[in-house]
Amino acid sequence: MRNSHPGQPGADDTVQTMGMQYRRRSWAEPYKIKMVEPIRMTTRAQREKALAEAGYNTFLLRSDDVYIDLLTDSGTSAMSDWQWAGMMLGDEAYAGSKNFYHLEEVVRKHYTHKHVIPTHQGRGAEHLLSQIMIQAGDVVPGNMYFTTTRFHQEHAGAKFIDVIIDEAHDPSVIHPFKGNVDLAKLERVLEAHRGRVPYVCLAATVNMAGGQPVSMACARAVKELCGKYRVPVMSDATRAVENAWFIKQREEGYADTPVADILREFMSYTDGATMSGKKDPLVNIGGWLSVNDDAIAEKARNLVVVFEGLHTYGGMAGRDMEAMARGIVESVQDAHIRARIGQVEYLGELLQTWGVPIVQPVGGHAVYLDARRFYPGMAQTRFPAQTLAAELYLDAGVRAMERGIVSAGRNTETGDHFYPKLELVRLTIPRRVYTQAHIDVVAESVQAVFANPQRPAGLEMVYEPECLRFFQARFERL
Ligand code: PM9
Repeated sequence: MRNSHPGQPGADDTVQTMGMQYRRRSWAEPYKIKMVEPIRMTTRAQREKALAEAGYNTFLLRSDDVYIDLLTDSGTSAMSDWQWAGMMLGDEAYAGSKNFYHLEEVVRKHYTHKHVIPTHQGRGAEHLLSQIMIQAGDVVPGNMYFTTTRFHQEHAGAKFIDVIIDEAHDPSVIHPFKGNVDLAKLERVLEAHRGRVPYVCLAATVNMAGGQPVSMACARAVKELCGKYRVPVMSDATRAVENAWFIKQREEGYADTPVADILREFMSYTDGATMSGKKDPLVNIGGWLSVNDDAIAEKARNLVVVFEGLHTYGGMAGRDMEAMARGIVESVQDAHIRARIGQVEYLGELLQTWGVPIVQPVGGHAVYLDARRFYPGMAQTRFPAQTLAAELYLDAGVRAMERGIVSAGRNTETGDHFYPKLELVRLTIPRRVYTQAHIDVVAESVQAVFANPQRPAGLEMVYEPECLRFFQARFERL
């Protein structure tokens, strides 16, 4: 099976397979491979041992013991030769590095905000924003929580309130913009907590919902509604380029608009952004906080020197800032983003064809397996998604990430687990790293685990860290 996009221009090619005839139109990655990194296939016995040592938590595996690593798309991209060339032009001056000014110029151009404060990664920016804008007792509405984002909001004294559309909480509901904000829910929060909403958090795409996009119409409407209440809109722009691609594909009036222009329009409906450069911008480390407001920028520049580094490097080396500036330029090219999302789509289509339960529609950076439907009847307190991630690793050495009850953590008020409706395992595709053959191997392994009649009993959590427990929690098999 090959990637096939029937509507795309190109040479006509009729293919005969198993008595069926169809027209094939494939796309290919807009790059070729110049350097390779060997990976190691392990035996089942080796994986059993490695997983037990890792406490059945894929975050605690050594990457040497992993064959195909789909833990995350964060910091795992392959950089281009142009980015590597930029690394050699790193200006490592403590203050005023020329690479910072290049980064600032590129961020302003593509993400529109006036002030750019560099940080070591996304959570550094979330920390600064939360500390500056949140007062104890505030509430922050957003289109579904993200682990580190909510942590920093709560750490600063706020409560997060989910205002995403209901469809986002059901893996089988098809909706083109499942990341959209429910405007009625948002207005209720703005009304009920007048004066206690420091900002609205608009994530694009929405990671915990399955990498689902937000429409341009929704972003525009959120901005308008927040304007009425004089509440700023802060975007989590971590995967906003991927979001822009979905707008191009699915929203009327954007089919012929370049992704870079769509991104700019989307960001123009926001007053600032926190950014993990480790995703869309194609680098292994880095991030930023960008804002339009002069007073917030001044506070951020004061605070960044305490937690990250000087306001012209924010924890990054000059060469890292140069790689990120160049990565942003590459990331907004239509050919890049088509191939990036096309690979994710390819995996999703294979699994769907084989009847494997996944979140629909397929999101931007990952395919999400619906663990509840892999293990119907398994109580959520037995950690179905954590269990499934462990089983996947055992089958063929594919590393995935739990995105269910373990990631959701505990309610700080009641001390009980949050019980998210979505109990998912994420197969996250790093950018420009794996080939279609790797994706085929992954799909076959997932299908084998799904078809396996021997169902595991689940896991018991035997060590629970206080903060962001999913990273370091340990489990034992039941
Ligand atoms: N996301 C991911 O694998 C990194 C590890 S899980 C915490 O999806 C969003 C939407 C993210 C994100 C990280 C961050 C934090 C903010 N927002 O990892 O600190 O997906 O650069 O970014 C991960 P940093």
